[in-house]
Amino acid sequence: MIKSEICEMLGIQYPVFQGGMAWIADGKLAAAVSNGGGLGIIAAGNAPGEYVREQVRIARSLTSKPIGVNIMLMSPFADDIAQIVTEEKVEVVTTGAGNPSKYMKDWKEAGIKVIPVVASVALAKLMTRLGASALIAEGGESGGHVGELTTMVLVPQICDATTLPVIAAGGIADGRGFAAALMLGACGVQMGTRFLSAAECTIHPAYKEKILKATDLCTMVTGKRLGHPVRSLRTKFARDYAKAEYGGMPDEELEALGTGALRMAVKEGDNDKGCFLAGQIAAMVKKEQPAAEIIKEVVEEAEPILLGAAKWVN
Ligand code: TUI
Repeated sequence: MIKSEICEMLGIQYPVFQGGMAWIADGKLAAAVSNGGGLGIIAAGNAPGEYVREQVRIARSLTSKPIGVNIMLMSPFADDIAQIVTEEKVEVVTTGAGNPSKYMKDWKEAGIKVIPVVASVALAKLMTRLGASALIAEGGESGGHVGELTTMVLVPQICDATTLPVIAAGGIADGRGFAAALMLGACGVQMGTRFLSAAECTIHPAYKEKILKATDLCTMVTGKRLGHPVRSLRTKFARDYAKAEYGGMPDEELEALGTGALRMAVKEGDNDKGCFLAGQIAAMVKKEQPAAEIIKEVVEEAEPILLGAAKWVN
């Protein structure tokens, strides 16, 4: 049994979070993860507040366990959603793609546990000062919006910079990654890509198929020029986008090219127009299975690795 301080703090069985993947992590997936003993997190992404409220209520109808909402801070609806999570008494808020300082006081007063994603030591220190409950250190192996540093390099530096519990994310999809994250000083993990294969994850079947068939070099990062680098599968769309990005397409046209591409992948599975967000670990996601089984498998795989670590010390 792997337990850590984050389990006690949040009232969850296993220190495993499901990443708040935009357009993907809905109330159904989050409830399945929470019912499986982890922390299910609904992604707000770029969706309006009422979508988030609806998904929270769907999750509540499916589980009595704690749930989280991830607020993508670049969303035009971030202010609205920041309010809705307090009204809906969501237990945990995670944030991504920015600095949530302006919301921290309200969330804390509402009794919400705030767990920001940090991709730098500076933000980790600021969030610690402003009263975050824990931090998610997400390395650039992850899918979606990525920071500069890798998980291997980021996690120990964040652990050194804070007294808060640290959850490691980015490139973790099995017990080996989980065990390694604990060795780096984290007390839990967040996985996104692994949960794309969950039976309760309602992405288009073509998206799931692409994940299950992925190989080691099958992701790439686009969007650096506009300041929002995003990791996705190396599809025709991603290659076309990269060509446009480095071929001098004006910013507004490039922005328009990316608009709606994530939705096209998730809802239509459209290879030519869709942006299939995925982490570098996609190649290690092998089969569809219930979310609860994923969590159990990852934890059970990590246990003997952690127990066996003593063999290295003579
Ligand atoms: O946020 C994510 N992953 C995402 S968000 C997303 S939706 C999107 N749509 C269009 C453009 C970009 C994204 C898809 N995937 N992960 C968490 C994450 N946060 N990764 C990196 C960061 C991060 C980066 C900078 C967090 C804080 C930060 O701080 C900036 C500052 O102001 O200090």
